[in-house]
Amino acid sequence: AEIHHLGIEENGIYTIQPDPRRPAACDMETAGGGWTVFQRRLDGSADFNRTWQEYRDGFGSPQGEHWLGNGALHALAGSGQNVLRIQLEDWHLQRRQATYSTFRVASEASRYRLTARDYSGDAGNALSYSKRYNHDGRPFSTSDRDHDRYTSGNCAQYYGAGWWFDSCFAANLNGKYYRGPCNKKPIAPHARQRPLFFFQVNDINVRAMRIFIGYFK
Ligand SMILES: [Ca+2]
Repeated sequence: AEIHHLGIEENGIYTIQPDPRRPAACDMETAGGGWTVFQRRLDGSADFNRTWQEYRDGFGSPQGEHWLGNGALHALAGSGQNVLRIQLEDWHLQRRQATYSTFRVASEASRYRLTARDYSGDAGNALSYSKRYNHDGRPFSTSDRDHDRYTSGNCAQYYGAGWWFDSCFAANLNGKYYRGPCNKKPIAPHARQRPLFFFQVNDINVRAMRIFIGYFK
């Protein structure tokens, strides 16, 4: 967002605060621009089954599939007025998005607890889906750190992903990547019934996605 304010209007890989060693992709076209991309999936090439430390420090490259890092997420969105935007595309090339105009990620001491509220969009509010599947307010979990509300096991380990698991999820955007539209329905028919960004469940198959942080200007 700072770069946007300086008048740079092109998408690209920029060095952002807080960590100049970890460049991030910036999107200057989507919904007014000024977005920092913190997660991207497009071909299943990156392994998202990672440890606490890997999720903290980030993995992948900003040009391809990646997670920017929970440390960077906290630095970018630990306080203040941040916006979370999730863009999804299915194998039928239909696109949906979810925007949360209240978005914060707490510190590592607070296990990178997620705040994602004030939803708008057409993908459905899967981050606050039901009492049992409510990602808002949950700490982050990985295969080696179980902070979920599933008492009989570790959601992150079962589903091979780091995420703000509840017991376990309505959205699992770092979950296993399933290739191809075979036997998979397009996302549209489900839109009115329930949220769409189940990344891992049988009936919804996401082909590509990007998750952004933005700021109120
Ligand atoms: Ca557990």
